[in-house]
Amino acid sequence: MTAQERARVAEVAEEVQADWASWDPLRFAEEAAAAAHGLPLRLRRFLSGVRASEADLAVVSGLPVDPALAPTPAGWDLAAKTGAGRREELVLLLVGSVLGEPFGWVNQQDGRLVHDVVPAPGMEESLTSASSAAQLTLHTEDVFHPFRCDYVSLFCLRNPDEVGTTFTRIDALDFPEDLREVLSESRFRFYPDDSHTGEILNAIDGEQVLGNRRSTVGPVVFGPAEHPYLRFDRDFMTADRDDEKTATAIQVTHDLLCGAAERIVLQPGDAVFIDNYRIVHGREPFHARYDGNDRWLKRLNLIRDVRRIYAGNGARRRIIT
Ligand SMILES: O=C(O)CCC(=O)C(=O)O
Ligand SMILES: [Fe+2]
Repeated sequence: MTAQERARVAEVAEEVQADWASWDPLRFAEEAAAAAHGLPLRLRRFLSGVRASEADLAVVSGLPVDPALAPTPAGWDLAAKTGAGRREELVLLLVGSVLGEPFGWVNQQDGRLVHDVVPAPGMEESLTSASSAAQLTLHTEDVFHPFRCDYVSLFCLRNPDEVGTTFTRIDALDFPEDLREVLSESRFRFYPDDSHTGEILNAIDGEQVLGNRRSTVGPVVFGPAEHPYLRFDRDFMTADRDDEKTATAIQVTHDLLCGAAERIVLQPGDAVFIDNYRIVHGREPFHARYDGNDRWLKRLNLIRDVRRIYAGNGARRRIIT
């Protein structure tokens, strides 16, 4: 963004804010795409191009971040309670709505539409975005679910230690033919990750419950041969018992993904849009201090066709229940 474009984005956000006596992101999501027409043309054109070409990763730099931004909350629940970073939430909804429809999960961050990615005390080693000391291994967001996002978007508000977001593009991988064949078969079992807590989501097509764990089965690589899609999360997928071929494919693929990983260090004002069908992403470990200056991102899931969610919910509601 040029300074002028940044000022324009801030202006649109302020206009929206002025219209809302009490901020309701779920209701605003219904209007965000219309309000986004006020954003700079160059930005809208860029994002529309990303959508049309299915570019695997896009970064918009220099979006407005309030100079009087609140201290980083020590956990998403505190961010929710205090409404910290509300204008930035709005900016992400505005900009993201050019790429897709915002949605959330009833059992993730209490059903919030926009998530806070901040380290939380006691969660340092967890396998969720609240971790810090443990690295977040390369993953597809919400790998188990057929309505997982087309784009996971992350808007950086603070990143003082220059912690990297890691990612591997499927285009960077050269699978041996026999591995690609196995990966294309519907033989991998995917599970909800640890960020899905509390209330159980509605059953989804093709779901199986083994013991008390829900799972879906599918391929890792699928879609157009010349522009393939993937889903992968070593921590939340398994081979069925005695299926050595699948277990080996998971391990080998994980190693290939790690070997081809790149990193991007998000700066305040950067928003990254990660194509969740073309890239797996993760995060480097870091040291959380809980001093108000920790790393802080806003996260928003975007789907191209929100009607899939409405149909699944049996209600015109963009929080998956
Ligand atoms: O913190 C990051 O850079 C990425 C975290 C992540 O994987 C997520 O929030 O989905
Ligand atoms: Fe993620």
